Amino acid sequence: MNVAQSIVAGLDRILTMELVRVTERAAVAAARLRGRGDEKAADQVAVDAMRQELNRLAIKGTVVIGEGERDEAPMLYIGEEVGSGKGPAVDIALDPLEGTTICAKNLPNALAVIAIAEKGSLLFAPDVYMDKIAIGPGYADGVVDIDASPAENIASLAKAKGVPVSEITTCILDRPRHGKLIEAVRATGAAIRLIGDGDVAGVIHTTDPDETGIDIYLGTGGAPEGVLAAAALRCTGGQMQGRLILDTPEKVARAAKMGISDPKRIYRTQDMARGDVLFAATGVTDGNMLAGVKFGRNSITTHTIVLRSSSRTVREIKARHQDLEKF
Ligand code: VTB
Repeated sequence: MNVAQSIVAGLDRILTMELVRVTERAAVAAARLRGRGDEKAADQVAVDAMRQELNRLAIKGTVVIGEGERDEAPMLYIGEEVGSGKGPAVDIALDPLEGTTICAKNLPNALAVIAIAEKGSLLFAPDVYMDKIAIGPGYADGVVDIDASPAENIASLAKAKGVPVSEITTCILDRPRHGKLIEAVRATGAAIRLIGDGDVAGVIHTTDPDETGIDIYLGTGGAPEGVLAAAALRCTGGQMQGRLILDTPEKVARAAKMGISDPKRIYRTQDMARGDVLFAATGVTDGNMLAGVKFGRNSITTHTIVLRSSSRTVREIKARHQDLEKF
């Protein structure tokens, strides 16, 4: 097959493999600072590493979900142009180290994450909270609904899965703001996996319950993380709904500036990530789906998942890097 044929529709599939290098490199950099109690330093090295590798890609990329606004983040800020500039125009959502605290404490599921999509097809989300609900693939539309109660959603999912409610496991961020939600889920008899951070992983874990033990994600987390998770779900299947929490006039105004006119809008997976989407995540610390980076005497091993929406292929790439100079 020649290059022209590989660009069947949407993004050039050659980029799939290229994307793996980007998250691998960020993950290796962050993993060197695993368990050092220094979130900022781990994040900084991951950002530097991801940016360097991204700038090698043959794309004309614009960061739409990044490290923050231009004035608060020197690198990979929203609006930064990345890539070699020669290639397709794409939007990029990234988090070089999702779960900085997890990495600093060396706890499970810290990831280096990136999604690229055709220009204009990722939700330009402000850095506010988003209410989220997600389940994996194989369920009819409408099995869960962001406006239904936790009890209703869990009962409906259990019925669709063909198991009692007590066999459903929910993933929720361990935050005081989730007190009532946690109480409501406990009252159903379902189990909860409380996570300290890392709700991109939490949402993605719903896509493979047999492996991860998670059936449904509930609660509020960062909106940027919501778009990253939606990009992954676009590729694997599964359903996600999100609603921005715009609870002050200032947040409503900030969102309006980013083109969001209906502050109460419910975004479904395809509203947050449209068109052809590529997604890659490399494990930094050991997790439920991805192993963390392993440093051997003469090699470094990384574990990456790379997804593409137009083909729905899920690739897992375990790489043994022997040229350590490249990191
Ligand atoms: C989540 C989680 C992140 O922020 O989005 C969370 O995925 C939400 O914010 O890893 P709070 O910490 O304020 O609850 C993180 O925990 C950190 O970015």
